[in-house]
Amino acid sequence: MNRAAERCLSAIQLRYCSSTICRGKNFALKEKRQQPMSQSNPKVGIVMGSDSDWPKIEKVGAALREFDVPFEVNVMSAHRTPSVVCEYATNAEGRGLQVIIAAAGGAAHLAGVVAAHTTLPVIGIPVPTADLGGMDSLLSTVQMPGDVPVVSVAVGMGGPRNAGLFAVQILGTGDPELRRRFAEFKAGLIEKIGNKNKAFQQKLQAS
Ligand code: RP5
Repeated sequence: MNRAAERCLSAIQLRYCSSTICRGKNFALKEKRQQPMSQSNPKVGIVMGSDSDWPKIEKVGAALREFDVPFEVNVMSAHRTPSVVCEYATNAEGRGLQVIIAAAGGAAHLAGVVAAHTTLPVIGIPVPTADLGGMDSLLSTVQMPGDVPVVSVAVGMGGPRNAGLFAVQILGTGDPELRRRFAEFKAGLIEKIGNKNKAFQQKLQAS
């Protein structure tokens, strides 16, 4: 296939991909709040290697919504649809995206390939896997060669939520109001953990 044909195919795939996501075929599944997953004028682009990743990473969306950061979610694969990934990453900045979050499992090259094609900051989410517990995803996301940075959050646990929060922090460097809200959120942690401690002490005394 020549380059023009490949580019054309990529565009079709990307449109198909986006419209599938926008109609919420996959994400109607577990979405608790009835809001569209892909919003207009997104600042953060979430990409993932498969729709099977979403249930494991959906907290990333919740974190962004907490701060009213518009985002979009698309399925594309570094291995199965490399030209789509290339096109998405290449055009991301021009479309107004400011941060890309890439989630993949196994031989998880998505974040790295995205980073290869954009100057936007890329946050990788290594998706837990059945075979190797996500160690495969972690190493292939985090072990980038020099010159092509990808930051990686943890496998499972708070990883996806932290990816969303980190994107908020990046956006906050140029947005004082977002920074103020993030500081408020951090201050709220004192009360949150204080309440946990209080409840725990009461339980201890009762036992
Ligand atoms: C990766 O392969 C995806 O990110 C996913 O974690 C994994 C399995 O994908 P499916 O076979 O479920 O589509 O590329």
